[in-house]
Amino acid sequence: MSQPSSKAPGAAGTGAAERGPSGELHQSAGGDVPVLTTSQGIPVSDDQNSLKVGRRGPSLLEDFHFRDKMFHFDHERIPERVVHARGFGVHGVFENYESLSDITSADLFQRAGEKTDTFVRFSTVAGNKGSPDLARDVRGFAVRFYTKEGNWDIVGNNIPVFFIQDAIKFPDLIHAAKQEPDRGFPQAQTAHDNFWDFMSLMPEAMHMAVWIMSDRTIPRSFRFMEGFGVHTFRLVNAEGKSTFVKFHWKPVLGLQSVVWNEALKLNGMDPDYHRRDLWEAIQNGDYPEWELGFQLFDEEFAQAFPFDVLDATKLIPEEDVPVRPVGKLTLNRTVENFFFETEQVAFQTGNVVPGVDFTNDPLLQGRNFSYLDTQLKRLGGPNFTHIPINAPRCPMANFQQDGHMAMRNPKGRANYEPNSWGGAMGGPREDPERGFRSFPEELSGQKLRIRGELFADHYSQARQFFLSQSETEQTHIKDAFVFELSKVETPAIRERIVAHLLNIDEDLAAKVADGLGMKEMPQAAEPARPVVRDLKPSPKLSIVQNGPESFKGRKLGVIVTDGTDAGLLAELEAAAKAAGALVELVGPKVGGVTLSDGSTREPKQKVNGGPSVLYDAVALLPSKDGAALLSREATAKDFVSDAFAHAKFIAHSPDAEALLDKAGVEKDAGIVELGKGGAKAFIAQCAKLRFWEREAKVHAV
Ligand code: HDE
Repeated sequence: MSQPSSKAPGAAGTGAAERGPSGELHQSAGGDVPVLTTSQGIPVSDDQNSLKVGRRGPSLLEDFHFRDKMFHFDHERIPERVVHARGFGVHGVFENYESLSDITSADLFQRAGEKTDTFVRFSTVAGNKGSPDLARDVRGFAVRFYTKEGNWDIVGNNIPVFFIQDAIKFPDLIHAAKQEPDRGFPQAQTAHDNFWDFMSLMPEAMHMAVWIMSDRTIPRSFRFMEGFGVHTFRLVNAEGKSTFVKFHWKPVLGLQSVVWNEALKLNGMDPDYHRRDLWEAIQNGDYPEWELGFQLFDEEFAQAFPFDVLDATKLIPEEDVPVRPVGKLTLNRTVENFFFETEQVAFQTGNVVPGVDFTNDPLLQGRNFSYLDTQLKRLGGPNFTHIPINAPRCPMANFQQDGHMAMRNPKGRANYEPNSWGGAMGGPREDPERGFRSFPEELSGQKLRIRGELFADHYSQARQFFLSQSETEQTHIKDAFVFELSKVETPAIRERIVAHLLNIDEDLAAKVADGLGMKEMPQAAEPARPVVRDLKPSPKLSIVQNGPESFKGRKLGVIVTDGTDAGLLAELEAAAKAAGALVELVGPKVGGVTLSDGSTREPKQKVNGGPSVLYDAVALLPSKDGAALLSREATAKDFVSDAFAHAKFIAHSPDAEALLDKAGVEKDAGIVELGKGGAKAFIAQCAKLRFWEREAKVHAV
């Protein structure tokens, strides 16, 4: 016999909790609370106990509610993406600045001020779904536009070039990057033999190698990174004229990355750092924005350019072809359900609209095949476009029918075409005017497995990228190579990478070799084409040189204790607010601290859960007693010494000296004692984001 339920199914209850006969809590439906049902809609009387024979007897097979619930739970997971498994999606809107009808017939670009709904998913590439956000990795930047003429996806990355030139190498690249198959680790990192073995044997990956060792792969936030379509695409206007285009997303808040040691610590302290950041920004109404930009060029430019525009391991410097801003993307809405939207979204490079077209980039061509294929496996059938996040938001009609989980089928008698039923009964018809037409490119050639000749230049742009970086960034690249290759156990792999670096920059190669403790310098790798050594540096490729000079959207972490100077704190909070920055209080206990004026504040973080890596700059405002207390707390010392080591700006009250001393801080111009009226100047200084001059002093090896 089953246990008697606490209430009859569907009965209007009070919504109050009641105890069942075994002491379990039952929450009954009542008022506006809906009645719990099975998937078949049958009201459920008891969701705490399975159906049993007697109190202590076996469970019964006829318990359809248990079976329905457990069956569904057992099938909750779908295969995670092979790449880009860890991602975070949000909704937004794209606003077009002016009519671009001279360049493209794409409907979303025809009218000034036209707004198009979008869905954006940011991701890492190599890690599994549960991996940390701050892995050193490329970030996916996939944007869907729900246009009036169908869904258009720009499935891009935060780096403008890619590892390989031909899609046929993608499975090898990804196998090499992910966990090694015999041991199942390391997770979400490229610092292992297989990855660098593959890279060392793929000279075409060397440009990307320098990018992934740069701070681009450890962004401070999704909000502060660029996006790129990577490939050359085409835009086609109503007259059929084609213009080549590269797509760029520029964050309005400017670029920013963290430092590597900070990333390592963030992964432990807050593995959700990036998704939390975006979630909080949108919840706070600080909607992140990007400008969409076009680099436009014609066939003549493409012919004269020293590299092949169909080669995804090359970029076109902005100094050669400026980026023309065409509209603004604003991310303004988090998802209602992560699985329903973010997990089920099925981006495809093949989703283009009339006015946008492909080129023959062999990587893009391969992707056009792969994405559709992958969605079938992941979402389980051909009807994944029936899921709301994947459905177009414009009228759609065709004769496709049936299949797993069909949510819609053509109505009426006609499910084929041509038919003679006529009118509405005959169903949809093609439209030669409005319909998508491929650009009629002239093509001829032999059927061969080869690439364009210029594809064989593997080092020139890698060198240009490296030489375009600030000194700080060059040091970070060197340090990243040394870190990653120090985890590589096979000396020959390390040597092969250094042999490639010799073709990029001899000084870089020498420093990496030194950092690895290599006894002898290897011979430079034999380049397939001579390296162009004098390409003009492109400062636009640097993060630091394109910093925002603003603290807007950044976060200040403030240590407070009982007795913290209330006036100083208020001044600092006002200055941060005026600069558009957020302040988070960190204290000994989250329950509250009593400030000097007797008021109380509740810190957001307890100091052992609120390390300084969570913040862009920090302020230490403990009272004298508070500083003495925190000097005996290891995590408070870490807070300060990490902020110091990570080149952050540090403000402090005179009473914080004890804590600074204990943390081993040596005073420099990035450390400011806050007197009355000093907060504004400190926040202004924070606009530089980091006090890079300090770095050399804290890194000896
Ligand atoms: Fe992808 N890629 N990719 N990729 N990619 C996938 O599609 C693939 C490449 C990118 O947030 C998969 O739906 C091939 C370049 C992003 O859901 C898969 C090749 C760029 C996302 C796939 C590439 C990207 C993916 C896995 C070599 C930047 C995540 C799940 C030719 C321009 C989209 C899925 C999201 C996802 C294949 C190379 C970006 C397997 C074969 C280059 C942002 O279909």
